[in-house]
Amino acid sequence: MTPAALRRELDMVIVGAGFAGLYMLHKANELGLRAEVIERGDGVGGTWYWNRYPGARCDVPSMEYSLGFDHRLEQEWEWTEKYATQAEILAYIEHVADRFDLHADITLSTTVSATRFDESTNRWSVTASDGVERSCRFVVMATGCLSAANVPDIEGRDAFAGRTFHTGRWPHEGVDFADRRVAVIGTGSSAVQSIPLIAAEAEHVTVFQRTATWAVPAHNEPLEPAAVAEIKADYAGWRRRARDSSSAFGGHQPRRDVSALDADEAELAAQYDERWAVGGLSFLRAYEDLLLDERANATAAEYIRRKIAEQVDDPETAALLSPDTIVGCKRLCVDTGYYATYNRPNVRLIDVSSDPIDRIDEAGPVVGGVVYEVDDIVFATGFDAMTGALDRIAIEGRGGRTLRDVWSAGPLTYLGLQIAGFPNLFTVTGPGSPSVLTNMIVSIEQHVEWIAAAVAALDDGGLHTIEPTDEAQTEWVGYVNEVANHTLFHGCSSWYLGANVPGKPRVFMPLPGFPEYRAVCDQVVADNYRGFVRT
Ligand code: NA7
Repeated sequence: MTPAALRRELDMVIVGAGFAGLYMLHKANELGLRAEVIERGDGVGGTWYWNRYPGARCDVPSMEYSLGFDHRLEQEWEWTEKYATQAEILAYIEHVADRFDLHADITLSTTVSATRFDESTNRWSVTASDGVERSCRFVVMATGCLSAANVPDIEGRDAFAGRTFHTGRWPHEGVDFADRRVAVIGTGSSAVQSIPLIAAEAEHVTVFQRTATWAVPAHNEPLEPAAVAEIKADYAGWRRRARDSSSAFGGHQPRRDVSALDADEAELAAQYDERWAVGGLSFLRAYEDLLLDERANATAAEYIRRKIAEQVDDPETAALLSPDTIVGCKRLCVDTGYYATYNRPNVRLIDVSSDPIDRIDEAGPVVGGVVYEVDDIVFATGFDAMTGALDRIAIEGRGGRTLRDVWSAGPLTYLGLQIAGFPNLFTVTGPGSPSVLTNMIVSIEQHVEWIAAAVAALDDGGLHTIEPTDEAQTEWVGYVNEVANHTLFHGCSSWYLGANVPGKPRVFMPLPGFPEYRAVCDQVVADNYRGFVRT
C-alpha cells in the first residue's frame, strides 16, 4: 500500500511542460480541474528547454510563433528578431508560466514511466520517478513531436575518447569548441543551424553527410518597431489568416494558388528570386503544386541547386551539397551562412551516403577504413519523431493492451487526439494531426482548446469517459494516408515517415492541411462527438 503522502488524487495529469503542457494546464485551471504537469527537465520549455545548441532558432517568424489565446500577452511581449533564438523563446515560455501562475502545479525533474487505465474505476494511475502514485480521470500527453533524441547505434560509439553531444540534449553551460577538432554527424536543420557557429569557433570541423539537405536563407534581422506595430494593430487578423493557411502561418507571403507548370522560366526565376530575397519556409508557397507534382517541384530544386553553386567555391563540394531529392519532402531547412561555411579552410565535408560510418573508435569516426581524428563528436542526428516520447512510457489501456503493441505497425489515432482503447487519454499534436507540418503553436492551441472543450462537455453531460470507436479510428488512419498519398511526402526517407529510426514502421505520421483538419474537428463536435463513445 502506497503511503498517503505518496498518493495524489487529481482530475488531470499532463505530461510535459512545453507550450502544449503549459497551455493545457492553464485551460484545466480555467475549468476548475485539479491538474498537474509532470516534466522531466529541470525547467519548463520542452523542446526549447533541451535544444540549446549554437544557433538554435525557430524557423517560423517570431511574431507568428507565439501564443494567440491572450490578447494582452501578444500585445505586451516584445520579440526582438524576425526569427527568435532558443533563449528568447525559452524566456517567453518562462514568462507565460509566471504570468498565468502555473508553477504551483508543475512538478519538474520528474519522469513519467508508466500510466495504466483501471476499467473498474475509470481512472488512470500514473507512475513517475518521484515515487508519487497519481490517480486521475484524464491524462494529456503533451510530450512533444521532437523530444526523444535519436543517437544512432554506431558500433564503438562509447569507445570514443573525446566529448560527445546531441543537439537535442545540449549542456546548459554551453560548449567551448576553441582549439578543438569537431565531427558533426548529420545535415538536418539542427546541423544547418549549428555548423556555421561551431566552425567559427573550432580549430577544424568535419561534417559527415548521409543525405544532402535543402536550405533556403533565413535573412534574419532585428524586428522593425513599425512592422511590429502593424502586426499588433491587426493581430487577430494575423492569427485568423494563420489558422486559414495550410501550414498555419505565412502572413507575409501566403501560398499562391497557381501551378509552377504554368509559369515560364522568367516567371519562375522572378517568383523564386522574390521568395529567396525574403527568406524562410514561404519559399515552398511560391506555387500550389510544389509538394504535389514532381515536375513542379523540380523547378524549385533546380533554382536552389543553382543558388548552392553560387555560394560554394569548390565545385566538388557544391555538387556534394546539392540534393537530388524532392524539395520539402524532408522539412526544408532555413539557414544563416550554412553553404558559405564550406568555403572556410577549417571545414570539410565527408560523404557517407554510400559508404556509411563503419564505427567510431577511440580517435573518431571511421569511414571506408579512414579514421577521422577529432576531439568532439556532435550528433545532429534528430529525433524518434512524433511517437518516440510516447513509446518510452508504458501506456496501458483497456484490457491491459499497451500502446506499444497497438502501435507496433505504426501509430493509430482518431484526429491525432485520441486512441481507441485508451479512454480519457489525449495526445496534443499526435500522429494523424497536422502538427509538424504547421506552425506548432497554432496546432497546439487548437488541440488544447478541443481537449478542454471535450472534457467540459463530458462534465456538463454527467459523463465519465470519451474514446474513439475502432471504426472511426480506422477510417481516420485511411483518410490520413489518402491525403498524404496525394503529396510528394512519400518520396524520401524522412522522419515524417519514421524512416530515420532503424526498425520503425514506415507510416506517414502527420496530416497535411490545417484548415481542413480544423473544420473536421469542429464538425465532429457539432455532430455530438461523431466517432467517439462517451459513457
Ligand atoms: P533531422 O532533420 O532528422 O536530421 C538528422 C540528420 O542526421 C540527417 O541529416 C540524417 O541523415 C543524419 N543522420 C541520422 N543518423 C545518421 C547516421 N547513422 N549516419 C549519418 N547521418 C545520420 O534532425 P534535426 O535535429 O536536424 O531537425 C529536426 C527538426 O527540428 C527539423 O526538421 C525542424 O523541424 C526542427 P538522413 O537525412 O537520415 O540520411
